[in-house]
Amino acid sequence: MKIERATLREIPLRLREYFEISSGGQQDRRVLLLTLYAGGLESWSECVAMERPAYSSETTDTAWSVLTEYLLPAVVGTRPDDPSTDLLDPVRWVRGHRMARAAVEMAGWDLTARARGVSLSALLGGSRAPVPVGVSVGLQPSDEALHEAVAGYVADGYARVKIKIKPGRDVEMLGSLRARFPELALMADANSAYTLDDLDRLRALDELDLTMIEQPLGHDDVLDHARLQREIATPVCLDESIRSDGDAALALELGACRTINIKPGRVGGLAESRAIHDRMRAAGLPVWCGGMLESGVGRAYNVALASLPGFTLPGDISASRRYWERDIVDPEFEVHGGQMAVPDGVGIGVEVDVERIEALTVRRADFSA
Ligand code: OSB
Ligand code: MG
Repeated sequence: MKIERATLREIPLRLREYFEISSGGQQDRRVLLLTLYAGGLESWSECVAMERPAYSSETTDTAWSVLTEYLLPAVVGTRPDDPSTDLLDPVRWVRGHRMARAAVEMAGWDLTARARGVSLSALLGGSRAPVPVGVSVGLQPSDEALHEAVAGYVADGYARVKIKIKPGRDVEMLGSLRARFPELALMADANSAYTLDDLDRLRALDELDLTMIEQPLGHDDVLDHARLQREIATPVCLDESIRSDGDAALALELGACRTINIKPGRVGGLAESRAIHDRMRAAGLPVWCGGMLESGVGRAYNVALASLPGFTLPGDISASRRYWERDIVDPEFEVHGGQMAVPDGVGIGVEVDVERIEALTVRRADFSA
């Protein structure tokens, strides 16, 4: 299949709610959308890099640069036998920049799925549908605001609620939330806001019956997380620290976590995501699909990935309307009874609103063979 053309676009999307994590907050998302054209097929994917290098070292602008200077010029004009596995072959020499690479790799999966007339979920080997989903709640200005936000998501039926924490907005805040919602499947995500010097605080969190604590320590640490996991009963979940299947192997070997939040962008695509899933499944440990405040395009890939059998824990794959006034795909993603349907149409299985995307585009680069 010849990759004839590619278009990269940036569109701004405003979040319905300001979203704050331990490293800062944001109201607006700069969404990068990639379109590949091959053999009469058209595939859309999303690059999930954030605006600032706070979650990872990549940003919207570094991804734009790597995609337009290196990845897309090298890939357009090639004839991969199977885009889902071969598309990135010409740029295997590129190190890092996993979110940029993942955008191309994921479009390759959609191309192969379309060429075979199957859904992305089926191509990946998905077997679960619908999939259980939760919601990630940002830091709130007060405990009252947090309780109100959580009550709303509980009413929406989410299967678990994740709360962003940081030093000073942790033990007392979650304690009062736990008292208000004694049965709720509750977890915390620190985005690396603590060190082992905070062990007393982390031990206090251990008393709150959390389903897990996500990435409490250094963004690139594995060893201290292993030390922490030996000290607390609550499962540690790694997010930022797992950038590859090799990182997952190391974390398992050291006992640094009991589950992993898999984000295809963070690990360079769907093949690496599936490898981590397979490794964890073989070890008898559950995984779940994380989120990066994606538009419906990125969400479609996440929900397909989450249909793999080892994704037994609810993902950060929330309804379109949790993020956006209006999404850029049709139909929008919805949550019913804590679950989300897995599209069974060909490829990602949702229609991209090209007209609206054209109207929103603030930056565009085109590549042709
Ligand atoms: O740490 O999981 C995270 C959003 C942006 C960057 C990092 C994270 C998150 C979330 C939100 O928790 C997940 C989502 O709803 O997309
Ligand atoms: Mg996280």
